[in-house]
Amino acid sequence: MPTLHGVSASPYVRKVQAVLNTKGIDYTVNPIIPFGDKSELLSLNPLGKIPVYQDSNVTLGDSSVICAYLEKNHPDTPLYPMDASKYASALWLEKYADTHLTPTLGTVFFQRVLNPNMFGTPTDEEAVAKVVNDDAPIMFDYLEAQIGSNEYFVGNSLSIADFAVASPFVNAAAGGLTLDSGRWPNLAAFVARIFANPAFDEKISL
Ligand SMILES: N[C@@H](CCC(=O)N[C@@H](CS)C(=O)NCC(=O)O)C(=O)O
Repeated sequence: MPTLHGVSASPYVRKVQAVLNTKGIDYTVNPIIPFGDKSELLSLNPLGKIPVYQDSNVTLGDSSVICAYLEKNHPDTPLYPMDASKYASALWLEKYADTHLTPTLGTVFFQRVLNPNMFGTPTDEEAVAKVVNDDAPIMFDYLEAQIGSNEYFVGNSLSIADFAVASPFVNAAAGGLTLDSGRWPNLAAFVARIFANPAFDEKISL
């Protein structure tokens, strides 16, 4: 059975879990955390990051690589559009979420959840305020415009873009940052919809 190394407190691990669950792939979890002694993780991924996915054929780091591999190996219940421009849009939104939204919302999670509860360091409320007041609203405006009144981000069907965008909102919520549904009604409704998807494991256990 495949093994997913990592904990679902990571938005990237959660994204992979959502894909595994959507496709009905059985797997076991090795709940490795990417802090402290990294020797086990570095033996699996030279970048020392979670998630890592392992089956009898591959050991893969990077959630996007893992999800693309899962799609190729399990094409039923597709999560990547067939149409070239929609496919590119899904990849773009996944990248935007992974490289921009997730690290930004992750600051709130690190400062408000991990720092006090795991690292024993105080929250930098100035860093949190910058995300809440300046950085995140720009991204929420963009995503609100992208989703419009559609149910999903691309082609009106569930895709990798949806899991990538929704995933960091779990961490943001754990850090006390939730979407103002008056200001971003479509994005807020979208996030609630993905949170309710049975394949999406929104739990955070530290
Ligand atoms: N691009 C990578 C990012 C993975 C990543 O940054 N994971 C974080 C946890 S959320 C990590 O392992 N950080 C440890 C580190 O950077 O040393 C992916 O999509 O998997």
